[in-house]
Amino acid sequence: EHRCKLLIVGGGAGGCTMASKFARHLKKNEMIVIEPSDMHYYQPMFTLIGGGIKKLSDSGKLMKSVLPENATWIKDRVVDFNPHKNTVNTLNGDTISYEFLIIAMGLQLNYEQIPGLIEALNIPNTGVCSNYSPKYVNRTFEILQKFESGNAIFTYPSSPVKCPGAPQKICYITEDYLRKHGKRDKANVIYNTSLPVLFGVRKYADALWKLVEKRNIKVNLRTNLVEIRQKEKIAVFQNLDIPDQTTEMEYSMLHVTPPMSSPDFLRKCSDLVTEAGFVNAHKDTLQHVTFPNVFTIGDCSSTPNSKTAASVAAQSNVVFENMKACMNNKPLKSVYNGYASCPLVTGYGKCILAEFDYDLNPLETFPISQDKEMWLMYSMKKDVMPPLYWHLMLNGRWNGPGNFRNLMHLKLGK
Ligand code: FAD
Ligand code: UQ1
Repeated sequence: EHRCKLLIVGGGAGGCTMASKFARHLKKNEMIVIEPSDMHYYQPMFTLIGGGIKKLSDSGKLMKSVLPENATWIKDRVVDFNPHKNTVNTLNGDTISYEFLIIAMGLQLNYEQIPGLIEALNIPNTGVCSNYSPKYVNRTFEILQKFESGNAIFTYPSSPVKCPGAPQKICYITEDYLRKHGKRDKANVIYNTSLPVLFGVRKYADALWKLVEKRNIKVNLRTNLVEIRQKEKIAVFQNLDIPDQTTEMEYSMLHVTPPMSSPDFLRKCSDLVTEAGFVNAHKDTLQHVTFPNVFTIGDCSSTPNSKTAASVAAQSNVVFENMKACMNNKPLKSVYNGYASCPLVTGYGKCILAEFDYDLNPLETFPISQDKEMWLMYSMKKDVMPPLYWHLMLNGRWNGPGNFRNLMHLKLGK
């Protein structure tokens, strides 16, 4: 039995950032964070680990070192929400009651939904890899280094995903690697995506279509991975427009982005979630639509933004300001514009920095058109973002580049 003023469920990018913000306003016994994992990973680095640019050990820190001192960490998992009673239950059987709740549980990876996938990821030398989990991310670069010839296939599932650009970033990195190592002639590089588009924002999609054409990368739209036969090195894809139609493709390398969903323990609480299982929040204020003392941040929310850490940064101050207002019975004034950002790494030393809002209109920080491959953006992704994440964001001191953008566009104070 525990009680607190503020309960945060999840200690990932969103939960840890919010805990740090409130740690300056609440006493230690007033805030509880429930998080089952010992490690906190900076997931945006996984793409670079897959390309051999960073090491797995660079991307993780102990959870206890990133959560603020001034919060009580309960190392456990929430298995039940009772928003009518303002309580949650944990796997270990604790009941925790709260006055205010932030749900920051992220997305669940559903590797088991593709028959043959887990087996292929657990056996050495199958050619199957996946940047999306710290468990598997090291395989990507091993496979890339061993690649000799054949098909290199990259997938995008038929589900919401975090960082919708990441499934193709590793495709571009691989293509560039094979080119640099004299193996490009012997490879077919293929990107099979369930989506009907290469990227959701027109401006960047246009740039990416030119890029794939120039670099001879084959893109198959509405093409969804449904099975892996690891022994034969065959992947089976479904045509989402003609669901009975499947195609078998042989691979030497297969990078899988797994299907994802909202976490099972969240989606079963129907009072809290939408039909799709995400926390049912107002898209402007990030407050729950029926429980005013509940807010959400990050990948588990129903708001129709792209799910990125950059979005979490932009959301964090909105949740902070609005939740403080709610605690003081004041009107909620802070509004989230749907900002998301996806540094589309297009090779070693190159990156297109996509930034956009709820309406999928570009919302660019720099006063130059960002639909070009630039070294500067690569360097931001590789050298600037990690320390910004660890030292500013997780300490509650990074609200996204909004102010910087206004300054760059000389609109400060507007
Ligand atoms: P997470 O950071 O995933 O945290 C969720 C936390 O909730 C976890 O710690 C989990 O253990 C915990 N949790 C789950 N269930 C429970 C439970 N029942 N009880 C208690 N706790 C629970 N974003 C970018 O901005 N730029 C990028 O370039 C980028 N690239 C990416 C590349 C890859 C390969 C991946 C995987 C992600 C990338 N992202 C990127 C996305 C970014 O990592 C996420 O959007 C961000 O981490 C979301 O934060 P979150 O707090 O919502 O979820
Ligand atoms: C960002 O704020 C962020 O969150 C920390 C990221 O996640 C890793 C990003 O990738 C990017 C690009 C941003 C946006 C920051 C700037 C300075 C444009």
